[in-house]
Amino acid sequence: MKHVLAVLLFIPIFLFSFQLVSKADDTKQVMTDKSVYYIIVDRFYNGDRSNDIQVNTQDPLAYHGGDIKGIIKRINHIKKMGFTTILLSSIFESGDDDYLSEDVKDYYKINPHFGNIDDIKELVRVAHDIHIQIILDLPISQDVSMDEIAKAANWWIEEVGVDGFFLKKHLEIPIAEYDKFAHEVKAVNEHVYIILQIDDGTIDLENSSIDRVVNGDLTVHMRAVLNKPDQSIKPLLNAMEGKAFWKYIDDPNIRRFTYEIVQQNQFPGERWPLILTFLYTTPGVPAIFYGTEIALNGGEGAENHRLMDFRADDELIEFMEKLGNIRNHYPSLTDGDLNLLYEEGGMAVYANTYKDETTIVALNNSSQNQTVEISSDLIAPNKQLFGLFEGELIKEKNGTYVIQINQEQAEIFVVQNHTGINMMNVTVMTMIPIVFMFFYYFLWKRGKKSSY
Ligand SMILES: [Ca+2]
Repeated sequence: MKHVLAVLLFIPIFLFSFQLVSKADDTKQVMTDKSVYYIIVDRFYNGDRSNDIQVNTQDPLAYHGGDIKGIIKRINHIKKMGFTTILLSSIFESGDDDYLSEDVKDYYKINPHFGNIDDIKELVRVAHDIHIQIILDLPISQDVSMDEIAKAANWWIEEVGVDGFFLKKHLEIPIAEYDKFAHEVKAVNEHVYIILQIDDGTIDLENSSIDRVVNGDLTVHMRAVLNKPDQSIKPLLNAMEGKAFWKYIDDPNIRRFTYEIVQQNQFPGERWPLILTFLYTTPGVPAIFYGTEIALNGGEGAENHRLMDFRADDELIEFMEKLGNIRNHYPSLTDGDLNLLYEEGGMAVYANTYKDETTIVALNNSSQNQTVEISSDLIAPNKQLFGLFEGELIKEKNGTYVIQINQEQAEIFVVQNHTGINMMNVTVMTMIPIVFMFFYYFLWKRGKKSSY
């Protein structure tokens, strides 16, 4: 009986590990299946009062008390939304009154407002335990060579175990210098991610050690199209070349998109789910700035960097949890090929296909409720579309799928066979390996007995 129990216990582990292996093989160390949560350390959560030196939350330019311990305490908030990666604003020791820590004085020390080296080691350990990676923003100070920066980066990888670095390209430093930096860092650990924001010029990523670029032009495009309804997303899709980029709608250097939505007399609570659905279901890695989940408002500079409010309304947070977990579950949303099926006056339907999985996104960026008929030739005949947000089921009728979406709403459908994923299917799929395991167990048992 003990043996039977052991086998039963072993089965789920076997099934689970099998799944993990196939997933890892598919992704091949690329970043397409990642999603990033970008934190300004001083403005996230105050988890340690003992480092509150000159903290004044009433002064927008002063330290507000956020620290690395605060991120550890609130890491479940980030995990629940499905993020795979945390990008930290600079944590290096800097000059006074510099809550962004961008004017770095010592690349081997932590700004004491944010904690100490043990805190960051603990954050990396806690994050890795729940499969979240930690990437550091690495500002380049004027008087430091890229060789020295690479040495410091390697120290952070070996000593602390961070997973990557985010750099912004300076106008006066040639791209080849950044490439050399990436090469030197990857010589120590090839799995480290190097992401570069380039606002001038381009880079041949195929022949570079840099993993991803940040597409800043796309941000400008997206903000212009998504701030109000009745605008086509087609130009945005055309601007998305390949998948090797991070895309963001908010970052520390521009005013909050919520601010622009309000300026257009639109409701942030209604716009954000649509905007986020677009970001999460189109090519590239979505990088979400902290505070987006509560539609944080603010103009440029310190106004943009307000303290995260964990007591705010959680309606958008719940939506992001749903959306983030859907994105993590369906490879077609992260690794698929996008095909625009319909677009008119802001109403868009597009398919993402990966291997034998297809998801259909209906994005109604128009001010009218919409009914769209998509020919089954464009999807597949004799299937059904299952809505992942609302649970709606659409069956093929007269060679079309009829999709109805209210104004400024979105839905992600997964294309299924008629039976769908019902309990019968699940039970049969689970039972087959179990029956086989028992079969082999008894064969082994019999074999053992007869050899005695
Ligand atoms: Ca603190």
